[in-house]
Amino acid sequence: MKRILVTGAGGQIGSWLVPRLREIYGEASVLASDVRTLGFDFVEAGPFQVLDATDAKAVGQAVMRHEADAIYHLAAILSAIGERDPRLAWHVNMTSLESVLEVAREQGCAVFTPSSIGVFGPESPKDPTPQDTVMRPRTVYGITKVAGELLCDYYHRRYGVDTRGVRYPGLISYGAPPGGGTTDWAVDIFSKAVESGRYTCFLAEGTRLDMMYMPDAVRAAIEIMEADPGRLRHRNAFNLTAMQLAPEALAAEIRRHVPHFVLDYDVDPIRQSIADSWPDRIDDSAAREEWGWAHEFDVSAMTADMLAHLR
Ligand code: NAD
Ligand code: AKB
Repeated sequence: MKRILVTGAGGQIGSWLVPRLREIYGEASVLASDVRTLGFDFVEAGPFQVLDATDAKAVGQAVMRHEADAIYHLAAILSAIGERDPRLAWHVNMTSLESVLEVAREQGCAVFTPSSIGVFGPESPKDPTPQDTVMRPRTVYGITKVAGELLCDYYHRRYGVDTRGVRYPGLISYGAPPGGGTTDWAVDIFSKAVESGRYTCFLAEGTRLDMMYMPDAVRAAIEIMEADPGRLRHRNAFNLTAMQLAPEALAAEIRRHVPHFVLDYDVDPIRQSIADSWPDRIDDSAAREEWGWAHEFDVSAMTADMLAHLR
């Protein structure tokens, strides 16, 4: 895999993934794209084009011109924004994925599509949540992710497209802000700890969710695409986790660095009900067995690194 198109490249994941892909495969080999124009730094760092991933013709032309053999498809609407505008979430998430898969089928590209812990719902076992289990999500975001996983597997089985994916937990990073999800609190808490020493959380005390630090998430995206296909029993998509965090537990870790840090709560019922429907702890042993996945950052290493960078 040497020439790559990234859709949704300006978001929380893309702003970390694109520079890493360029380090590995070469600056000119990675075409970053997004539906919106991005900042000067991003656009100057390597090939970039404005591209609406729901426009299959435009995606096809971008792949052809760039001679891409792999697509990292990151364009999507996340869970909280999806509940505000379900039709937009369905349109962007499903139409863009269908465009990317069709172009991949026609032009012989491999495809990475991130799924999410949002594929699970209240009927799924919560702790641990197995790789293969009941998936009846209650959010439109989760519904698009389940449908997306099935469509990716269909394109693999029916047309031989090399589709692979992971079910990311909530991702924590500095730099580009999170895009409107239920796990955004675990990013915002760090910037507020540094700015004002205080954070008001929109999820209630005790709401435990799977999380991961972005350097691990980026490495996972690259490692699964480089994995030996002969070892993969699953493809779309692998459970993935690094740590399980409730707001008070992360606040306690932050207090080791910012002793006066204050956490209070103003619960948002919509995001709380989404979080309550998601797992407490997913089982990622399939990823560990089939492609050697191992996270590096635990909560204390991540917290120290986040705060050092934000300061
Ligand atoms: P984000 O919201 O930060 O970024 C998404 C990007 O897609 C934005 O830059 C946006 O401008 C772009 N976009 C929106 N509509 C588009 C369109 N029609 N065409 C092209 N670009 C478009 O999201 P993210 O956090 O970077 O997530 C990327 C993927 O990873 C998504 O599929 C998301 O569901 C998945 N994921 C993210 C997390 C997380 O915690 N960040 C967790 C699980 C799964
Ligand atoms: C969200 O909260 O929507 C995302 C996710 C876990 O999919 N961060």
